[in-house]
Amino acid sequence: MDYNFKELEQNWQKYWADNKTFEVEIDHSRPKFYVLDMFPYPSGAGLHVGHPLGYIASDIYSRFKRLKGFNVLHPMGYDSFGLPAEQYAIQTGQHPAVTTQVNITRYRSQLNKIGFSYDWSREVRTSNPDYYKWTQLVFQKLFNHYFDTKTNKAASIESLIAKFAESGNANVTTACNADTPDFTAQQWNAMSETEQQLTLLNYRLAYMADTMVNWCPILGTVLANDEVKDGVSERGGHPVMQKKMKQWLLRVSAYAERLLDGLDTLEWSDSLKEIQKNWIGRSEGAEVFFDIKDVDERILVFTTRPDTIYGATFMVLAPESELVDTLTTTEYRADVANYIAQAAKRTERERQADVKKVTGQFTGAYAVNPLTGKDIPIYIADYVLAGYGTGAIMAVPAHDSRDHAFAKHFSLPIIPVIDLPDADFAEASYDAKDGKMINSDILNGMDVKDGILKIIDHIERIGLGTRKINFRLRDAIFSRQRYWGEPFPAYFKEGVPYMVPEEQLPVELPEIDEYKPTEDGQPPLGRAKNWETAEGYPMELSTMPGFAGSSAYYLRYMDARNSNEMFSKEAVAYWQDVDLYIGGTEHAVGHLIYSRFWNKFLFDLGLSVKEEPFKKLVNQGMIQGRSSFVYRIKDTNKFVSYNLRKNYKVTAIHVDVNMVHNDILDVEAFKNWRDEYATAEFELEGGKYHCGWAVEKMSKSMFNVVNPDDIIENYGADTLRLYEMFLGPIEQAKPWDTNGIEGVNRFLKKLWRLFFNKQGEFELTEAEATKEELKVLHKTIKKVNEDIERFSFNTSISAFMICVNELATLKCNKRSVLEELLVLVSPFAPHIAEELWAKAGKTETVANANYPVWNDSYLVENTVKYPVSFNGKVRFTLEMPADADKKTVEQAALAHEVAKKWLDGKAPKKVIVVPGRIVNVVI
Ligand code: ANZ
Repeated sequence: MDYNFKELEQNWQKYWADNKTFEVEIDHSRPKFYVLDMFPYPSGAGLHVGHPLGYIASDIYSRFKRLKGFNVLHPMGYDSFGLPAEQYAIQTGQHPAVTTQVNITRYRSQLNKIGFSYDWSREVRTSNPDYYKWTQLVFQKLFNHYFDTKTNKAASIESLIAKFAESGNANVTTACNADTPDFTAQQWNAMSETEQQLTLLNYRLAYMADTMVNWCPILGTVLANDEVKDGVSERGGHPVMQKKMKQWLLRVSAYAERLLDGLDTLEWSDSLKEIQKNWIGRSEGAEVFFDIKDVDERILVFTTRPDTIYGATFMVLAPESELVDTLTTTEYRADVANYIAQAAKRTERERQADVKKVTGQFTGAYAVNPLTGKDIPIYIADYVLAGYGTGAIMAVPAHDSRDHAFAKHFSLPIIPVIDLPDADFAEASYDAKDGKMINSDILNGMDVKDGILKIIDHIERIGLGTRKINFRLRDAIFSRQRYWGEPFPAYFKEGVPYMVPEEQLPVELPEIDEYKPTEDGQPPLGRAKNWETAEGYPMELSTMPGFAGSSAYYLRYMDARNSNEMFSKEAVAYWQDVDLYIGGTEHAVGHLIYSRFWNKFLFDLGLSVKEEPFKKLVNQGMIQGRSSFVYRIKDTNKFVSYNLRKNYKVTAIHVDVNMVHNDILDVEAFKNWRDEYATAEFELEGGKYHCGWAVEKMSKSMFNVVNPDDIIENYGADTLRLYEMFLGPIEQAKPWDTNGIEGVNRFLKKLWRLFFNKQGEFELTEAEATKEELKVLHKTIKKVNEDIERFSFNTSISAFMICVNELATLKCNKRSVLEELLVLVSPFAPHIAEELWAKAGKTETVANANYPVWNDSYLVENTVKYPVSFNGKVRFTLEMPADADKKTVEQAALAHEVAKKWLDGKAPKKVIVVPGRIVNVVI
């Protein structure tokens, strides 16, 4: 009987769906295990073979854990709000919900064909009102909470209001906006409602504020920093500029310390943790005031090197700093305005990245260095960012490279002295060799880092400044001027935002006639009719960004069909958190920072039960495309085969990889591909056209996209699954190369044949397994088990190949061996495993079997094969018990048939036996 993958795979996929094999419920008799994939954005192009790589790995792990007795939650859904559907809608007038549905249907059918063990009853779609209701609810909760820096957690805004009413804001410990004014209880109580509400925005975890944003006029929307690359939008490549706008923000910065500390508890790769650490960017230093000459203002700077104040020879303000206007002298006004306009064109990233080009503008004003008493000029320059620290720096060209370049450019003094107004510190300096502090009794021998902390203490004591810890992590801008996103459940009264009552959630996305901004620059929702509350208050016109819906989807999966609450207490108490999360590195900062923040907030509210949502995280590497090329002779329609191309002037042209097999072009298919090639001529090699190839990003434009559907059509889903894993270590980037797929397919056929006799009938024997057979089986159990735990799936597949070859050589068809092998194989190639399992007479799915346990005693090598040489030449091998002594080995070797021939009746001169290794006979 042949291995008819097409029929059997479809049958088993139907069986799993009909029998709800992978639907799971809370089951306190079994430990839970939660395996999560980063859910896809269903794009119009469908899945290519790169997408399922992580899904296959997580599916193997899920099935493996299930066989090991865990109750495995393995859900899937769609991140279905987003820009591409909206842009398509703008171009075609088609409602994004319609295209999204079409794309989801396609994705679902593609995913189904791969045989994943998803619990589809828990599917979520972020664009469904019954899902985004909960996104809106969490947003409202963020609005209704502030962050208490003393308890280090969120607390209700009512409790803060009560404090304000009783004693103003002098003694509150909160994360709040930098420019929050002080007020007394009396002042608070005298405020109008609108004034109170405006004041509270300084504290809320979801708040509105004027911020500098990356504005993309062509897309008509604000973009997040990670959506801007090299000054243009990542999608579409449109120019992006800096603009001040009133936006919703999430106070992610309040959680900076906890986001940093939490990393220590996670099983994530060091590189991923490092990326997050840098993004959070903790730095310890001091804030120091500098007086301004002839102006009654002071400049506050943040510095990590307060020990270098003496060497501060100029100051730099961010061009956006509010002080600039106050300070700039008449003489420099025009130049300063000019510089500010230039700086507005550059994104923050560019400003930070461009270290070579020095630009800046003198304001005409001077500050006073508090230690030297000297006047130092105040500049503006865009290397100082408005949103970091205080937006102003003291520049110390002797110790900072950017300041140094600036000082050189503008011919400013460079003073390399560290001096502080105290005898103990006066001469303090560093030894350049070992970085230790010298010349100060207090600091001598300290590391520079500790020395600086000591100096900060001193600076605080003498009233020069205060200790300050800064984080690079910013509050997340949460408004997008787009249509296809979650509407904000918020409206405005006298310009102040209020929340729609909770019982009115979800606030559904209204219908509009066109999906672009209005003529007067309002977001698309400005077109919606009656987009206001029952009382006639206008609703918010922006929608939420992509990361809103993905911030808590893992929690919703725990209880996805619950219509009364986001998830029940019971569900979260059981499923807790994600044990294994697999996805791409492109989410290293955005999604993985926001969802950790979101989860920590819900943890503070007692809703989620684990402070960190994703215990272990594995990043799958990218699958690159393997592009194929044909070579056209310049100015002709003639194509030369790869090895002949050097003889001509040729242009390499990408050719669709689906017309190329083992680098040989299907010439007819090529001619039919495009009209211009219909009359193409070819110069062949050995009757064939050989293509060139290169590894590139998998993309439509390079014609190197491989659709998993095609692989499944030709080889089956089990081959696809095995092959994707066989390409190499899961975390590495690797090219898709179909050339090796046949080998994997042959392995499955070989596995299949183990179960059939010469007449092609299914046959397993009940005979007891031999020691050799057991050894082959148990070494495979051990290896595969250990490999899966290490996420080393490619090596497991090699182990399977060796195992099947060895069993075939042994002609093993023992039930006891082959059934265990099927269980082992089933996480990788579940369809073939199910089919053979059923043929072996099992009535339960193999997914419910028990994972085999290896027995070490079968693995001990109890015989040794000795190569036996005569005068250094190996003549035969001799198998001996592992514990045979030298004498026994020698006697057996000399008594062997072949030995007799070489000895030819003579006694050997000498016999050397190296126990366990070799025998050498000298004659
Ligand atoms: C004087 C100094 C001397 C500094 C020296 C550094 C080295 P991190 O570690 O990233 O926190 N800085 C402060 N605010 C800034 C802003 N808004 N834009 C650009 N640069 C800013 O770096 C903190 C240091 O970066 C601060 O310490 C300040 O320069 C600069 F030898 O002050 B330093």
